[in-house]
Amino acid sequence: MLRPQHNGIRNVYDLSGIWELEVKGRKRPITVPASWNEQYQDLCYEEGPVVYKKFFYVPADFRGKKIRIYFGAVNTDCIVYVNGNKVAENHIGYLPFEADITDFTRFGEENILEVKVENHLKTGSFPAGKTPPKDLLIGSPDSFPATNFDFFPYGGIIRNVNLEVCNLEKITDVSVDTSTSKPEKRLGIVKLNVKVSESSIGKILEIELASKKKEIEIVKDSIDTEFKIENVRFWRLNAPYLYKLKLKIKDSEKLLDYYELKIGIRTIEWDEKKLYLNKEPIFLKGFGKHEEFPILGQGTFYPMMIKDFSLLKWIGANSFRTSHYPYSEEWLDLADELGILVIDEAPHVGVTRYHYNPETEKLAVDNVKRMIERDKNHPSVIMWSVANEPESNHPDAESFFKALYETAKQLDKTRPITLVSCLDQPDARTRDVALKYFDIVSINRYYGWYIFQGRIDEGLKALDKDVEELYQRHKKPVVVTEFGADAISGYHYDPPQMFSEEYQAELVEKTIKLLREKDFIVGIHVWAFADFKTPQNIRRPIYNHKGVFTRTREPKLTAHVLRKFWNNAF
Ligand code: BDP
Repeated sequence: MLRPQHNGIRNVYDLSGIWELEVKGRKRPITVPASWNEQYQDLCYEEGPVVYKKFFYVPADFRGKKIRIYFGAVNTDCIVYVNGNKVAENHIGYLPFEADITDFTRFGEENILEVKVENHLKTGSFPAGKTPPKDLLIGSPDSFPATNFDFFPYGGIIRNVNLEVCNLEKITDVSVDTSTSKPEKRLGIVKLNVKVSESSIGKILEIELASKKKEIEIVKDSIDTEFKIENVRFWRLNAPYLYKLKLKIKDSEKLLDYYELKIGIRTIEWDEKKLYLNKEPIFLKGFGKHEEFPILGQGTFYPMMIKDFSLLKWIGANSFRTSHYPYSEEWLDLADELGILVIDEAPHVGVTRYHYNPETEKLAVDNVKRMIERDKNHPSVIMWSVANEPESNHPDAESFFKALYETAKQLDKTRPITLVSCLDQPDARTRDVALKYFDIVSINRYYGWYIFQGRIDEGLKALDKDVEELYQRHKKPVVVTEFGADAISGYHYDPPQMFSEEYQAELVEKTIKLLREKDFIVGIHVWAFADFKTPQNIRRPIYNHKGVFTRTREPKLTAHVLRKFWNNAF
């Protein structure tokens, strides 16, 4: 599925703006894209069902064309109607879906788009709702709303809704593989697979890349081809060069479709101890974060993206993880353009034994597929994470995660696949049964915070032992995807005490210094980039305060410490 694109041939209508929202019979204005929760006080804990409504027009001239509606993401369960006809149903947040609405569109007249949305998270859903207290992994037993994860469960049409008008002859998918390129010879090898609609058969596919052009007669709906580029400019962190790939479907000289993609040529490899970008070892320094902001909730918000990238650069980070779900697609566009690496994470958080059944596994497999299909062409994506902190010491976790690993591997052999585990610690009861399938072992550890509270140095000794033993068990590169401490912005204390900015700064600095010495660690991500809203519970004074920046992006002491450290030491 290709994301809509507005160009000389394709027409895209952005339906962002003010829609109508009906909740329990009451109608009022609401913004799309955004979560509904913070636009009205009485909707803060609303789970729906609610109905969003928008009128739209498609000019009469477009009769005979294909009309597609594309939702960037809706949280969480939804049914879409056009002029009263059901056109789509979707049951996962954070991932796009589309519907061909050609047959239901009234050309030149008013059309009604209605989206019925519910955000009632259940035990065993993605992400996971109320879970029996004994099986809770992350949430607090009596938190409200009840979740088995640590961020506020915002609902709504959280990303852009687009209408795209195309010809029947169209490009439906593109896959780019640059993994066989030879950085040492400055040779770029770009393998392409292009999928087209049935109506395109018999027409010409024209492909242009790096001033080379190919014309291919379309005989079937899937076309493979390859470009070799000498003296290629590789996509690197400090010089993230992007080439424009231009695809056209033509009938003699008539242009029927056009699609353009910015691609980066680079290779990713890994062995027992290291991760390589263009054959050079790469070390990930950065953060786990969230895509959320006051009022907006979880929703696409361009100023926040720009601000976050500017802060990532300012602080000297080179990467982040889309914890704990795929973010808006523009995050990856910017990461490609600015040279920031991304661990792209599936929306699988709070996964417990209640997920380990064939039906839920099928959904999870589908989510992994949909994430990879959406993001596969971004050079910035360095690895896929299939889940965050599942109950992966449960015997049934093994086949579940093996299936996710195999799904990801089948779709993409060019990137490592990881699972983020908080288990597999020295205590044998925490032995993770799934990590063995993954290319890279990612771990979340809170020494000096949840354990060894107030005792950073003792905590670090335990962390040292933990990671050494972990490596001996797995013999795979390790990314520490989370560690950190809450700091209430403006609270200072000496000697450093939990919740003070000093304590967070000391814990972060000492942990990085310790881990940086380990030759099998290929990345360290601080949890978290910024403070974020959580469900109400006694562990969280309104927010999770582990941010290095506040929720509105003011730096805490740790930000300055990291900035010095990351800009100078490595
Ligand atoms: C980890 C989770 C993350 C939490 C963090 C914390 O992956 O979502 O916010 O801990 O407790 O367990 O701050």
